[in-house]
Amino acid sequence: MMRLDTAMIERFRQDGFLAFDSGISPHDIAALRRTLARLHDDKVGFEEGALFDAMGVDDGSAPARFPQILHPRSFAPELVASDFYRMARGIAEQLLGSAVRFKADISLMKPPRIGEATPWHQDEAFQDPAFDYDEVSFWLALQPVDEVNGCMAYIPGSHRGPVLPHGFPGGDARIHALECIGVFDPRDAVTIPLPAGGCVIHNQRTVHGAKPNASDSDRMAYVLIFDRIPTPAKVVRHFPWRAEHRTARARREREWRRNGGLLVHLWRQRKRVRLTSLGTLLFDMRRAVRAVRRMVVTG
Ligand SMILES: O=C(O)CCC(=O)C(=O)O
Repeated sequence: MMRLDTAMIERFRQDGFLAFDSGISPHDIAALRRTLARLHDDKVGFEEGALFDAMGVDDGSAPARFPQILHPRSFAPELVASDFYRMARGIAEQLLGSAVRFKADISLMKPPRIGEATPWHQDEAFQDPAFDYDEVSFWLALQPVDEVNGCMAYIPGSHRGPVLPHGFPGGDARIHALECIGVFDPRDAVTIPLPAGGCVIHNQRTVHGAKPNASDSDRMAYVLIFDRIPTPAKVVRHFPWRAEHRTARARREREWRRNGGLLVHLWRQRKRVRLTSLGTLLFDMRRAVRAVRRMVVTG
């Protein structure tokens, strides 16, 4: 199974991203693609806010321009019984240590011709600024990707700076995606074409984006995210865009949880509860309480 050597680890620490061949067989890549394509075709998880259009207002009135499924493993558990999961977990342990935990999986689909560009952003901009994070995302290409169908692009070293100010594409707070409006130079970007089965990893703070899908086929990718338990932020930070965000996805999720989905959600999350230390247990319990409170308060 693929491991990183010392030079690769050093490059990842320097640049905030790293591409490599996952070594996963074409047969397994095709199986992952088929499973995820079926979930998208069947529109699973729409009502609970798992399926959404990251680049539209997501009210079903227009074809989705960047459909995504959060936690597709909830609908197809075989996704995490895969060589991809095992490989990613091993590499995440190399990078983050043995306390690493599996945080999330996401299915990314850019439809042919209408698949939108992914705005430049830092993943951490979506997260609660009260914590410090250490995470690594594994982006697996499920067909070849290049500049025509929207391969990933990164600003090297951007993960060593702060979280930059973010806004909404077109200034529309109903859109799920965030767009970095801070100072960085897109001319520094490194684009990452990959064959099917190629993988690129990035840190939660690396500025990244992708071009639209101008090809005639779906551009699909499967993402696994691993992290260490977030710790209270060392400096006070404000991400004002988070309070302004008003997505249909979040509304559907709240309504679903209020109507009984919360129990399903907590049941699915049970495997994430770790008894490794009092600290991790308290963190997990606080998360569960926050999920209940969000549902009650923001209704
Ligand atoms: O696939 C894309 O176009 C964007 C993916 C992304 O932003 C991510 O994996 O963090």
